[in-house]
Amino acid sequence: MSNNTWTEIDEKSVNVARALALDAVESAGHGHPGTAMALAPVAHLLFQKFMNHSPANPDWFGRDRFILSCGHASMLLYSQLFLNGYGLEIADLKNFRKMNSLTPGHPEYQHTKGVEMTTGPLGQGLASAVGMAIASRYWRNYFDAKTSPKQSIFDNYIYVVASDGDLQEGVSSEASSLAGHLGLANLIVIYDDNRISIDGDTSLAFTEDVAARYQAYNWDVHTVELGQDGKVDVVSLGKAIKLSQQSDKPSFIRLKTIIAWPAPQARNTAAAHGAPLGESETKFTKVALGLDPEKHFQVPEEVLKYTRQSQTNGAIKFSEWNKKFELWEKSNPTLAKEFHRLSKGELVSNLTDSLSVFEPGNSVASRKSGGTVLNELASKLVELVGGSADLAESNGVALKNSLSMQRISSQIKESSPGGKYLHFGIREHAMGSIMNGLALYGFTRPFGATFLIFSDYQKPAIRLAALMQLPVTYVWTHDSIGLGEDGPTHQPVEQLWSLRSIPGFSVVRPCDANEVAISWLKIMEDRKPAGIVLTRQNIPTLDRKIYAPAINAKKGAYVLQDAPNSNPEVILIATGSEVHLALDAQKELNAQSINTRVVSMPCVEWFQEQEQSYQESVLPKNVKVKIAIEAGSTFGWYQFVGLEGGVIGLDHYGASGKPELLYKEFGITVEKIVAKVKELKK
Ligand SMILES: Cc1ncc(C[n+]2csc(CCOP(=O)(O)OP(=O)(O)O)c2C)c(N)n1
Ligand SMILES: [Mg+2]
Repeated sequence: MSNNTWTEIDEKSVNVARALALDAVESAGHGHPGTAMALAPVAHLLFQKFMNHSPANPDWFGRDRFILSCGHASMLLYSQLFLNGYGLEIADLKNFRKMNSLTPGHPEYQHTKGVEMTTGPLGQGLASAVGMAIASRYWRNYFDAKTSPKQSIFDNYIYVVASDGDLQEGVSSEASSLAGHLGLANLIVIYDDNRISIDGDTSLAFTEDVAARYQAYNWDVHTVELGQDGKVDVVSLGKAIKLSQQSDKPSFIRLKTIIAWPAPQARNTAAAHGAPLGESETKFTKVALGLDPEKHFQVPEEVLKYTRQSQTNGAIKFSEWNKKFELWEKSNPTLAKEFHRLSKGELVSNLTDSLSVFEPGNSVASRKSGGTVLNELASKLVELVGGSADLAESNGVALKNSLSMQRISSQIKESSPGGKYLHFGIREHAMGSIMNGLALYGFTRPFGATFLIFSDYQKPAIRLAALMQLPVTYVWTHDSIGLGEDGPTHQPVEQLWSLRSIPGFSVVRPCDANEVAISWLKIMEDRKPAGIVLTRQNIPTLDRKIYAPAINAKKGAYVLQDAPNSNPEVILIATGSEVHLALDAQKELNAQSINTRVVSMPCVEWFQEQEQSYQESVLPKNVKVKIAIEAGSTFGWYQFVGLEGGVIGLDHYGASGKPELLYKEFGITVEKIVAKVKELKK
């Protein structure tokens, strides 16, 4: 055991935590008691004896992180947040799962102090913890590269509790494989091997040797067998954690447990996973725990006094860390300045000045101009860290002056454990979850790139990023049938509107290189989840002496070129590559004396954030002939064009062929736009 031994008061505290889980679920009438009860000793061991944490300073940069990947066992975490004094009180536990309580069904980030991440979708917590471990190593190398391993104030551990479900989900395999490759020595996963999930015994669907799998991933693997009478063997677990802390690899502790231990009937049953145990079983369990069977939410004073010592202990650790931090600041004034800038969430000053202004006349794929801008930003912003799922050059995100993040002993050229470029491998889903972890850790502004079509592989992570409002940026290239010969498996159709339907997530599809630069700038300024959608094919750089300035892209939509008399009878709304078709159609329509305005709408969400009066000025209600043009599903555009308007898009799959031929074949052409205008004007 760490600097302590396990005594009677630890045992008592654990029994109290078990009973709190039992009572909270019982009083709510629903919830997940079994695992919260069974793992109470694990959580106690971590919070009381292993983790560097300070309940009064839940945002302390140097703290260890605890991720409950199996979020359904939320009472496991809430009971610790109460017992350690993070601000939760008994009244909060009594309100478990009630509306507006601090103890919702699954842990929610930035809702309850001490919750490091929103968990509930199985697999995500473990996968994001890999991102946290990467971030920890990145910052440790940036701020304090010279200090020996495990000796820096920036060294810490990421602890994860994961269940069978977490390990069955593919995303945890993707992320764990990468963690093993990178040798993330600061990552310690405790796997609750209780052999129970909702449908029953895991032998129904999960029979591989999980420990062997993690060994093959190049992790250190420990197994902790059941203790006496079916209890968690805390002494062996403590030893395994100590060994894990010393390892130079990520560690996987397979911990055998019995769900709902020590409930006499409910233990080791699938029923104990997700339903209250019932009155009589609850009473028998309390007797087994040495508690009064008639009392609810019992917390003996000696227990609370004991567990809340972590407040004082944490405060001491925090202030000792700060003393060391001050010494570090003195010897590293430049880095310290960066530290303070990052902790305030500020960008470097004059960022705009370092961005290219692209000359008109050239035709350049937006993935290429995107790459130029990303490199300019990344050279100024140490926090901009990321990579691609094996498509670095294709996505345009290769960072020219950055090293690849690799394990300490890597022989790969131009690599470093503190490298800024992440070779995610072909692991799009884990890339999303890892980006969440990188952002959750603090300071980091992650980006991750792949083809837009494969955003489908990332949806669960995108949704969590949006739910937690994390500042992650997806770079999605090859954004339409315009990618050509790779054909319908690679041509996005429904992806744009599918992504736009995620609340709190911005989809940005710029129409030329200068809109790309402005879009990246706004994404960095906003610090919110976003995806930037870029072409494979070349698109012209617009002459901004003729057209409205690209800075207007920040408003989501703007009048790119108004009708000659500024009194349009037709408005063409377009995004990305289709803006150029709209401009060509406008020329033709104006030549036929049909007064036409073109609106570039790089981001629907940013436009919807604008004042009503601005929205009305761009898309006046009295102009009835509005046509949206985008090489994707028409779904969603009618909110802007109305029932009297039209949409030129694609409501079926694409095909393999030259982009020009595909646009023609599917009717996304100037002729069709002009014909549609005439049809609607009748
Ligand atoms: C991605 C995802 N799929 C399904 C669920 C619903 N669900 C919640 S817990 C669970 C499985 C429970 O088994 P296990 O993970 O072993 O947890 P234990 O019962 O041992 O606590 C399932 C299917 C979920 N939360 N997330
Ligand atoms: Mg299980």
